[in-house]
Amino acid sequence: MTVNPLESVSADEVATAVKIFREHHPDEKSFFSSIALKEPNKSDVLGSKKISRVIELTGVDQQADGGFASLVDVTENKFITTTRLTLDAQVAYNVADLGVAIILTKSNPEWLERVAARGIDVSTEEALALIQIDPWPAGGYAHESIPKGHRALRCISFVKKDATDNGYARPIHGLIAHVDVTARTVTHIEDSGVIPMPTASGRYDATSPGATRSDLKPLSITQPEGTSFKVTGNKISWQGFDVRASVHPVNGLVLHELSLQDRPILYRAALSEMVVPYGDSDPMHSWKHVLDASEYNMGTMINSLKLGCDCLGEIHYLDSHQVTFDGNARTIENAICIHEEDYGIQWKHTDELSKMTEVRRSRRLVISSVFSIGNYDYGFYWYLYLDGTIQMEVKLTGIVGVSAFTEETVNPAQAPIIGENLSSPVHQHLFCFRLDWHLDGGSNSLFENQIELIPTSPSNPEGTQFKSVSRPLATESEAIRDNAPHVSRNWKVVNPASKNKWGVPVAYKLLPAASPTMFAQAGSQIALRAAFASHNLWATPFAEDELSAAGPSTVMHAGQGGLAEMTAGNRNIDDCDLVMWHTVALTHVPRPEDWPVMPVEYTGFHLIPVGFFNENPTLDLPKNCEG
Ligand SMILES: [Cu+2]
Repeated sequence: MTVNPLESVSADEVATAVKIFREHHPDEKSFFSSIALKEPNKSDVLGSKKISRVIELTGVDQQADGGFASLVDVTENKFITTTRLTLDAQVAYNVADLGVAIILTKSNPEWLERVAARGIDVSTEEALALIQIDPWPAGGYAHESIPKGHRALRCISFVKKDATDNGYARPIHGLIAHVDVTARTVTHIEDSGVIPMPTASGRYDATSPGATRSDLKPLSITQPEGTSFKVTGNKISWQGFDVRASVHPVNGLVLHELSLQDRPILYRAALSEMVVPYGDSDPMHSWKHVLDASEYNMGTMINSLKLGCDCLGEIHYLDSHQVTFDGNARTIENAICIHEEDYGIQWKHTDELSKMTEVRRSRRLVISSVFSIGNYDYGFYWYLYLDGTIQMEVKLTGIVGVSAFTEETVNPAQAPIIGENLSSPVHQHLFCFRLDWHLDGGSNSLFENQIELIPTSPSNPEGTQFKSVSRPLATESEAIRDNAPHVSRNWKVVNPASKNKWGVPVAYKLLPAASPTMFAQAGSQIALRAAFASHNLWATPFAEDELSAAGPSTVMHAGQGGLAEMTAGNRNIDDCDLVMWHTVALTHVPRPEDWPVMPVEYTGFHLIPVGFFNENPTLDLPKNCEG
């Protein structure tokens, strides 16, 4: 049976890949970080060539380098190659790395002493089990006691009252264990001083707030005739749209070959990288800037979604098949949720003279996944609309980072108070999406559109006139741009060779949200390692190996391989196979309402057809009501 080159990795393929890998690495103890389809060359996918299914396995073993990335051909049942990573750009942390850091911290005498000095019971196994350790990447800020190139983690900790408690309510403030994962040792205990632990409960499970509301009547979504979409393998078809959805260890939810009415729009669209830099001066937080996608392999932290909870209505789910750190196949059921949502009105007009009203309802197809990374939870929602609009919405929820404080240490400008003796540091979430365009199947060009004011003159006596101007961004350096909502700035991808009925090249515009850029200043470790986040827009000509906004391997790296380096040659991007990189972001100044669990906060962007159609493409929508 022929499997589509972009079909998701199956459970059988996971097992076969590990088996072939082990035949070539028989003596080594390998801990896997990830498994992924090695996506075939774009030209091969778009051509008609027969393509083998190649799987990439990454991980660490006994060798003193940055880990391995091995390719195996599961179609031909053969091993291809193993690439060794360097110490300055290592493979993502895996469950074994995190487990080692936790065990080492909990058995370190100095750490135990410091915890006990805070009045916390460490005398029994049961008491120790209630201490929650969160290992954080130390990339860029590894402690001086850890030799350069060693895998480093910083362990911060919390105390729970029982196994299901919200540990984040009681941070063991001031204490960090610096762990050298490579040497399997705690190299330094950092103690910036004892701060009394908050005592209030941070529970948010259904029984904790007391009585729940009883006046919310059932709201049922039913589609008695079934859904309007069709799913075959990982290919989804709906209202003229065709698209493939899969899960990637770094990129999370990935869309491939998105087309509308058989007209290609995007070859691939997904998160490339994200970073969460903290702005607080407190030594518990000042160094934090985790690259969740590539340092933790965000895609491995995907949720199994539940009907009625995560998604409502007639749902089709796709599973994700992954690998455990010790090489077993692991299936996350219901990893991608696909469903339709009513979305209010698509268009309407009431003609006052004829008293005629025409209105049509809008709906959207939702393709979504949720990832839980430590205290935070991120939902990625792709929406396809009847009028050709494509939207990415990121939903941020979960539990904010916390500090305990005293009257002497309170610092609301950098860590607002959110609860009893509890504050939460200011920080940002910056998400860089890589959009690999294939608009109308040819090469594409990029333009920046914004509004320009027309100077006062006899033909513009009041100075009220303005115009829309469009200028080409023809090189990589010209395409490094920032949002400017005050002039309605947006960016347009055009296929110069494909003209609409009005003689104008077809286009889609990227409409950004009012996102900030990263605040960490140039020259800082954070700005070096996450340079992509310093600007809202970058663009590059397509290259097979350029998938990673911060570089392909970021554990212990210093920023090499990211967008700043990628675009240093200032390549031409005019009329080419265009890739756009767009960073959307939120600055999070935590509120009391964000505690003990944060109501969803949203960010994202829209891709909107501009002359892709010759007229409103939804005129043919049926009427849903009389009159
Ligand atoms: Cu936040």
